[in-house]
Amino acid sequence: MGEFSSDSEDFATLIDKFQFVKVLDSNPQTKVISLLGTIEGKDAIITAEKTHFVFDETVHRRGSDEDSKPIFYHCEGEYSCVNGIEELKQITNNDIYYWGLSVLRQNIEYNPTAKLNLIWPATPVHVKKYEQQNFHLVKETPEAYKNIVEPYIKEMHNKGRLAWVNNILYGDAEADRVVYKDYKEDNKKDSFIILPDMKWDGNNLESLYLVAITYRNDISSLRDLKMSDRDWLKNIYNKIRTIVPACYNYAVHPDELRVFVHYQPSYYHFHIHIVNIKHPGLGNGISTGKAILLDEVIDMLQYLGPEGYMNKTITYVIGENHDLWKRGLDKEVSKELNKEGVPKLPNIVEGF
Ligand code: M7G
Repeated sequence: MGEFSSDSEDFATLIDKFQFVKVLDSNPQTKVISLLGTIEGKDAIITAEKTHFVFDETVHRRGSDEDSKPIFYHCEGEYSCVNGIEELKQITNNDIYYWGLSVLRQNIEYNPTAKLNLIWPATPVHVKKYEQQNFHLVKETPEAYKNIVEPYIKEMHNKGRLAWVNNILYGDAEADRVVYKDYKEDNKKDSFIILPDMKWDGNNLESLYLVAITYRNDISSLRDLKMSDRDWLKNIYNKIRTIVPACYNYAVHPDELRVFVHYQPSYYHFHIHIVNIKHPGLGNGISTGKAILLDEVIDMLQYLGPEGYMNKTITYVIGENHDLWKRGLDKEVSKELNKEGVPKLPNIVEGF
C-alpha cells in the first residue's frame, strides 16, 4: 500500500485491514464501485468513486490581433489541459478521428484518483443499500405510511442510526468542515447547519455537494411537513441560496444549486441536499422518484391542507433490498396496480 498523510492514519489502517469478500455494485456511468469485505471480522463497505478532472483555467494568450503576431495560448496548470499526460497509447485512428489511452499525473492534494468511503462496521441495512438490486415504483398512500413506514422509522430511531447526525449537531464531528452554523439555544427550531456531504470530494466545485441539517427533531422526513412549516422551510431555503454562493466566492450562483430532499431518505432526521446543478453523476440520488425539489415542496405545502404531506399519496422508487419492500410495500404495488386496472404481469398481447 502507498503513502498516507498523518491525519488519515485511522482510515488508512482500516483500509489496510480490509479483507475483500465481493463486489456489491459497480456503475460505469458514475464510475463508482462498492466492495463488501470485512475488517476485524465485521462487515465493511468500501465505495470508490473516480474523481472528476480538476482544471486550472489560467491560460496565457501571447500576441495580439492588432500587431499581427501569431496568437498562441499557454496553459499554466501542471495537471490541466494536456500537461498532466504522463503516458499515451493510441488504440487506433480513422480518417480525422484518433483515440487512445492515457495515464494522467495524480496528486493526493490537488488531483487525487478516487474518493474512497468506508463504512465500518456496516449494518445489514448498509450492505443491502449498496448491493445491486431491482427497483420498483410504489405509490405510498397515507394509510400505507401509517401501517408500514412509520413503524419502520420508529425502529430506525431506536437503532441509533442517527449517531453521525447528532455528532455533527451536538458534538465536534466534522466541525472544521462546517460551512455555516446558525444555532440558537433558545430557538432550535430555526437552527441549522450546512456542511460538505460525505459524497463530495471537497475539491471540485463542479461536483459541489453539501447537506443542510436542521436541529428540529420532530421532522423525520418529507411526510412530517405541514402547512405551518412552509415559512420555516422558505426561510431555510433562502438562507441556503444566500450563504452557499457567498461561501464559495460566487463560483456557483443561487440558481445553479439543485436543492432537494429525498423520499425515502436513508436517515430519518430532516436534512436537505444542496448540489451543483452541473453534477449529474449521483446514481439515483437526483432522479425523479427519489429527489424532490425544495421549491416544489414549499409550493405544495400551500395546497395540501393543514396536515401537509401526511395526507398525500407519494410515488417514489424503492429497491427490493430496502426493508420496507418486504415489510409491505411489495403488496402495496400489486394493490395499487389492481385498483388502477393495470395488470401486474403482462397478458400475452397478439402481434406484440
Ligand atoms: P439521505 O437522503 O438520507 O440518504 O441523505 P442517501 O442520499 O444516502 O440515500 C443523507 C445524506 O447525508 C447523504 O447525501 C449522505 O451522503 C450524507 N451523509 C451520510 N453520512 C453518514 C454522513 C456523514 O457522516 N457526514 C456527512 N457530512 N454526510 C453524511
